[in-house]
Amino acid sequence: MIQLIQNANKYLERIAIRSNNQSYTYQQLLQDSESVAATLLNGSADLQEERIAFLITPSYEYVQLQWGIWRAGGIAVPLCTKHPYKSIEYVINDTKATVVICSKEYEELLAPLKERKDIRFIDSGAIKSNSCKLPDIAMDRRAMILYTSGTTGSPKGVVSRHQNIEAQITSLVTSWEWSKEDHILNILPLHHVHGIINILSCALWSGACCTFLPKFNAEKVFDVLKGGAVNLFMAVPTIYYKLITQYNNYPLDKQKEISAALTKFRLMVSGSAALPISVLETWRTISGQTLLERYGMTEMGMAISNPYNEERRPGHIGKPLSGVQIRIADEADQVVADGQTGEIQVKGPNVFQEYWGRPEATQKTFTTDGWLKTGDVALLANGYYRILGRNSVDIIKSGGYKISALEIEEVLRTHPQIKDCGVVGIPDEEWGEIVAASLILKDAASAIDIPALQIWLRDKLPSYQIPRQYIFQEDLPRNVMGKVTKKALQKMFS
Ligand code: MLC
Ligand code: AMP
Repeated sequence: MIQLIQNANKYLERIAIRSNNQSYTYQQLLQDSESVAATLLNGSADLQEERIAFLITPSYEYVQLQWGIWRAGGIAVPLCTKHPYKSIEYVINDTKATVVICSKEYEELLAPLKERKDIRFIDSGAIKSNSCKLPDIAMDRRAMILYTSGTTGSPKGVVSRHQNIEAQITSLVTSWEWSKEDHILNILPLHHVHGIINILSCALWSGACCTFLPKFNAEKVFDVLKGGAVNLFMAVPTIYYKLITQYNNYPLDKQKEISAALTKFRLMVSGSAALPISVLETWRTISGQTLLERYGMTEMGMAISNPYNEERRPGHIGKPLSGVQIRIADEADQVVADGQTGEIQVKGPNVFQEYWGRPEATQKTFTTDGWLKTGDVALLANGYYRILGRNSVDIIKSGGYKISALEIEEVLRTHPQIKDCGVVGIPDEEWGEIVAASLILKDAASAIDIPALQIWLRDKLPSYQIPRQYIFQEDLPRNVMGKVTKKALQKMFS
């Protein structure tokens, strides 16, 4: 039984979602998701974990599809609206999705899939009111696959079971005191846990309301936030940075109006990347709100959070969430003493069990005694965890997106003028890190046209992965073993 969906029966008349200037009740959501489920089932009793991929801008339609897939017994595979066709096709092939659903907006992009005999293509706008007997879904069944980049190979599909999702939701609902009176604004993409779990699913679990803006826009966000209806906001640090920039551009009277509205919020949260103390402090001056910083990962939802009711310590990610076990371990996976630096390792019902179709990668991500190895380096200082970095320089976090340097290098090496390259993340106030590339050209005497290179990359990588800075070298910095030293390369950009 999927409790998240079952809960909706307690709140039938309440507004669940506001999107495109319309309001939708929990009752409507139950009816419409049943129509989706019946369409998908198409006479069969249970989708039995078939992968159903869908490409939809964050909206009511997205929620209706997600719930419909779950109710029919399928695995939801939300696709990224910013990805070029190649990346989308990769996810569809890797999951062996049998159904692809998309709205009119993305029909042209996905047109090549319509030709495929192994895929049933559904136009989301054409789903008609429908009903049928729905299967009973056990909590240990697989529910969702989200793609994440790693230090080796292509992106991996993180499989969450219904019980993982429920554990991720309930620990946040309890810790952050969600109630049906809450109303949150979502401006995040819905193919990552931040938007899907922390915002959308926590709201729906609680009988609260979630308003969607289809895409981030600082002015539109302020218009909604000062409207008085919304009382919760969650975003990545880059978004708070962009909001601060926008606020500073407003005349004094508008700034006052916004500040007065923001002080009434119940909670504002930051996560997915390190929150600079300067951003926390400036936002506090603007809004009167001390941002609650928390830490999570696609493979586990949220694990560590600053407290809702006690001190929120700047520069720290907080304490373990209820039901989640945390330890700091050395390279041999042995627990280190408090105050010592090591990797954050996590255990609990929130933690995933497998990468889709990649048993070896799954095995490597867990210690022999079952702890999830996050790759994040931290220490425990006076009861609060503090992140110091990551144990791989090949993982970049930009605008809250996790990016693999190796994947970008692979694409760059296919350019006819490029012999070799090295990609690194370099610190950036606004984006956390930006992607930077050193290029070794086949013909050192020739030049490469950077704007043309950027255009060439556009159908190969999503915009957030395209390098923003380039240098040209005769060879990459290497150690005595001939291995590229990425830390040295990072310094060459500053
Ligand atoms: C976009 N641009 C970038 C960039 N991304 N420039 C540098 N670095 C980047 N990473 C540029 C574009 O090329 C474009 O430039 C301009 O910015 C606007 O592009 P856009 O695509 O319209 O950007 P925007 O919508 O403003 O995106 C910014 C953002 C987005 C912060 C809203 O990055 C975002 O939604 N991030 C959140 C990702 C997220 O949900 N992560 C959670 C993962 S889960 P030009 O010159 O063309 O105008 C996780 C676990 C956890 O991490 O703990 O939560
Ligand atoms: P993702 O794989 O996209 O889910 O990203 C997870 C990663 O985001 C974590 O492993 C961390 O590196 C990073 N992250 C999430 N929250 C924080 C935070 N509050 N501070 C620093 N890094 C964070």
